[in-house]
Amino acid sequence: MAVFGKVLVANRGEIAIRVFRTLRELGIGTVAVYSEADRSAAHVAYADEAYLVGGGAPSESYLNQEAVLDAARRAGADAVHPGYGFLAENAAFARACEENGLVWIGPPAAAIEAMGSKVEARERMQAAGVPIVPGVTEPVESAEEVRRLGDELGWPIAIKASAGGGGKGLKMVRSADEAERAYESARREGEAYFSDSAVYVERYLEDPRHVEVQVLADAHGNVIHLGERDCTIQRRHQKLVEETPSPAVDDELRERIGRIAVDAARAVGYRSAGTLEGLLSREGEWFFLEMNTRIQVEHTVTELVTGLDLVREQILIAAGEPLSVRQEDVRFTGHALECRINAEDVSNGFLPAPGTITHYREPSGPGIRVDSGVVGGSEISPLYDPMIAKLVVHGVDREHARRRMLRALDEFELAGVKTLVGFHKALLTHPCFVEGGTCHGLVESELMAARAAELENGKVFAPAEPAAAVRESVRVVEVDGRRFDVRLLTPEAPYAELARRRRERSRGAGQGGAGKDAVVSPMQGTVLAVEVEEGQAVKAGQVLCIVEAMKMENEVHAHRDGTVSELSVQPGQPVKTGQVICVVSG
Ligand code: MV4
Repeated sequence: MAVFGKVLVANRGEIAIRVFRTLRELGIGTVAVYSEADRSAAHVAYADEAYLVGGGAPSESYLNQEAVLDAARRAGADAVHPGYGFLAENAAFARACEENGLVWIGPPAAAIEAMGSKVEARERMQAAGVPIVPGVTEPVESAEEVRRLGDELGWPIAIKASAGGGGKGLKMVRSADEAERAYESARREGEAYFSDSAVYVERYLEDPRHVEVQVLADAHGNVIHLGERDCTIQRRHQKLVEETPSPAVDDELRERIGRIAVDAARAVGYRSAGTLEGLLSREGEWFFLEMNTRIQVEHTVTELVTGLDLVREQILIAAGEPLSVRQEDVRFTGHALECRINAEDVSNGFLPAPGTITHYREPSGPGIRVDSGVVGGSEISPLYDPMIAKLVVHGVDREHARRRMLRALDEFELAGVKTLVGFHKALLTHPCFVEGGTCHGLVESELMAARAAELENGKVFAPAEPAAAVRESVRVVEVDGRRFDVRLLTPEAPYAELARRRRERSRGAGQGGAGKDAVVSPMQGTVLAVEVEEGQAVKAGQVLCIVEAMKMENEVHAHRDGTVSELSVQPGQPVKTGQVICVVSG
């Protein structure tokens, strides 16, 4: 007998299908919900039955609690799985499900609430003996206080939005004279994101790794951990690559942070699958950041090395069953890597690149798993997250997994939209990644964008193909009085060379009438603040203005020492990509 008759999945895309698959294995009926924009989506086709819940905008459909509950009622569902995002960490919705007689396949609403407040989470974790980054949990009231805390904790410090999470509103402050601007900027960002300008301060960790621990807790008091995931490769706090084990975690550290995570889960009365996100310092100290009270995108890598199905555990836990494994029975085998294949334009600041997938063929073969929510002809809608697929591989060790991932990326056939495939090829062949470094700054670098563009249609394992890192030329040579044509294959020094070419290209591109001294907006957005005046002398790298785009603050810097002339923007003004902000000339 199945533990539930039918389960509704309040989500879309790859995670909806991921959950349906496990439900089917458990003999449970699958119920999809969909928006008007998703009538022909893959998750709708997969499910046994599907219900329209509203318009394309998430607020009208996937976030529409009444409509989702109504669909569950009509379907006669016994339980709701929220996936990740949308309503997954909405305590009110978890409660509403239970009040409507639906089992919530997730943690208790009280645990969602406690962990949803970053300040409360830090305080409760501290009380439970979980290490947090040295600093304050109370909101900081002035730039003066920031300076005082900096002197106390040691510079640099981090200013973070109290209501924040996932790093949004994070400002690094190197010294006292940067405190004022960073404080104001962090408050503005907190306000823009969370309608809450409260910020707090902690010591800034240099070159940290993002290391998180997966936990499982059932209703019988069993709590176990499933090791760590390393998600250090991010861009603007969006994870791009995840792996386990972390290159920086050995068995002893794993056991230590695993125990901390289990204690933390117990302290908040946790149940279901959850993740403790933390920072690992260069010195090997691990500090709690926040707890994610949902199944995460990157749960897949843990599944590959443990052989467990985390969604299955979630469902059985919700049905009141005990965990299927004890801590001492958990075995970690090999190494797993996940690359997020997003529809994004790397050369345009990783901007979402929606559109129709005109050709699509997933890689396959040994050690490869693809979790996706698309087929050929699918539309990547600007209304939703631009993730097309998660490409996940398992190998005997990290190097095996890395090469397997490159093989899989080479096999992936995807056309019609710009994707991160080329970027991942560039990243995974970069010496920094090969060595298991933190690669901070690499993702955003110009050379990575250049290499990604070259590899978008080129193959890593076919170096003679166009756009690869080998240049082919024909020479005239004479041997023993006879002429031969020889093909000369010259390896390019790819990064230095590509970066140089890219610089040259962008110099040649011209930037309006003011030429190379014009400073232009890197994106479409709104000018939040202008930090300079016309006629002012500035240094290279100095902040000229702040452009907000999709609620992110982006600093626009001077490209050279010089004087600001022709300042052509003011706060509140919308700007387009490439629009001239000012001219800095010598
Ligand atoms: C930090 C930090 C340095 N010091 N906190 C938090 C959420 C995560 N998305 C980024 N966060 C950081 N918090 C203190 N006190 C640096 C980062 C950080 C980071 C951490 C690990 C891996 C990649 C990162 C990229 C940018 C910032």
